[in-house]
Amino acid sequence: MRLIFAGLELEVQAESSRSVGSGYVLHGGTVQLTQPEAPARFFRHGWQSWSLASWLELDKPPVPIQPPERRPQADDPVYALSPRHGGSALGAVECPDGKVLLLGALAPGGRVEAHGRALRGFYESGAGDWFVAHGEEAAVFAHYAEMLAERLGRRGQSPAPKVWCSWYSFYTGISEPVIHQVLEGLQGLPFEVFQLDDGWQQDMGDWEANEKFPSGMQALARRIRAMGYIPGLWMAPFIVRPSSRLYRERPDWLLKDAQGEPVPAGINWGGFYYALDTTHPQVRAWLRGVIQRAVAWGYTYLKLDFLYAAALPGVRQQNIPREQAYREAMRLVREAAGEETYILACGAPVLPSLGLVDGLRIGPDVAPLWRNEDREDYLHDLTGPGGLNALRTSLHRLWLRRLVQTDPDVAYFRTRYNLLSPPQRQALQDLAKVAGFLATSDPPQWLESDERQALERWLSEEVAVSQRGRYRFLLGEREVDFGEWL
Ligand code: 9PG
Repeated sequence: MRLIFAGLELEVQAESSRSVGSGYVLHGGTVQLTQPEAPARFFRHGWQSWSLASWLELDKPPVPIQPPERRPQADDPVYALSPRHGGSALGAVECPDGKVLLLGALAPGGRVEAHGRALRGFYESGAGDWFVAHGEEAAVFAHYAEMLAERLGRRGQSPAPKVWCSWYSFYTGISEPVIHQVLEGLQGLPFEVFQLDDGWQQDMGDWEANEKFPSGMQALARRIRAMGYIPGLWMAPFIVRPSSRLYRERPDWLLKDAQGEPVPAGINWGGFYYALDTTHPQVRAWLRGVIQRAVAWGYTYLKLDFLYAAALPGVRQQNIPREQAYREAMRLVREAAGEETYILACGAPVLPSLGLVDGLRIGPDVAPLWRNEDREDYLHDLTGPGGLNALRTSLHRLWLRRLVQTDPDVAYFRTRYNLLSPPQRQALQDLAKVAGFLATSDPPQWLESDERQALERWLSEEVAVSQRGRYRFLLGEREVDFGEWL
């Protein structure tokens, strides 16, 4: 069949098509749109929070990330060696008339690839609906977001909370005295959430306080609340380290491959970590308990991390498509956490998280340095921690603002322990304003007085944001062009 848009005629393969406003909904397990001319650029949408999202040149083929062991934590490992450009859920190309053609899945499990003059979409199992639109870039992405909201729901429409997060200063070196000192120093700064990150727990899988938190997690939550903040807690509930008690005691709970071996979910904390089979009834009961316990301690802001592990390929107790397994796990987490608890999803498959989480990390980690040269140049990996990697992917995920609160990761105000130049720090501060999510990890004790003042102004000043171009924004009176960094 053919679809006619103003200025573009497409050859279409699909089971059916119907028109919706200025676009179409197609149905099929595989659908394909063929244009008269081969496009030059492809919009690649990485699988999970940290995965690369960017416009790419189609004449430069993709290069696999090194080493192979790192692939599951960078993007969907099933397609790590694909010879052609592709992305999770959606893809788009620039047309000769300057407009954009977008093909996007309307259910979890979809992928879109560039094949010469064609965009091909397929569901990993079964069939489903697809959205097609051609027009101004901002308009087609907005239309797609509306279609997703109808199918998957949306959350987080009120302003995002202002968050202090312990990661990008202390990393795992947090302890009761360190946290108490930061809490004291923060007084007077308008933060809403005080979030403990990685470093409080016994192990990945053993979600109890470690020896650095002898008073326990409940006492700490009380103290945080008494200081005027919503207590926030980091957890990675779908992964397990071999050193954990859970791994030793419940080997049968792990996600396995076809040979019965545990599926590695990546390398971090000095070794491999593994995924839980979240369709296992006992795992589900355990997960419910872990989430309920954190909320009962008093943490009503949960940063849930490494979530992609529940959507990795593997053999599950319940034989359902992997992104559906993930969505069911997140539905259970939402139920256990309650409607009032804020859930920030991190390392999370994007499409199957929508409607269930309040906030979503939309890029890889920032770091107090701009370019992660080793990871980028030698390992072909654009997901390593660094300002530029975070900026690049987050900028290409801003269309998700209509569906979820978009977290581009923290901004820096400190000069201590920081290699970012003033313009680089400014770029991350501006990105946060554009994304609508303000967070930092700067300990007040590390800030010079002018830096603390800048942080306070940034937190309290309301700035009107409007988009002027793909990478150009107006922030109040100031024009910001992020394109200069890319
Ligand atoms: C805590 C951190 C912070 C951070 C998260 C996440 O690919 N990796 O090995 C990888 C490791 C850590 C990481 C991202 C990727 O950071 O994004 O904000 O919470 O975990 O460990």
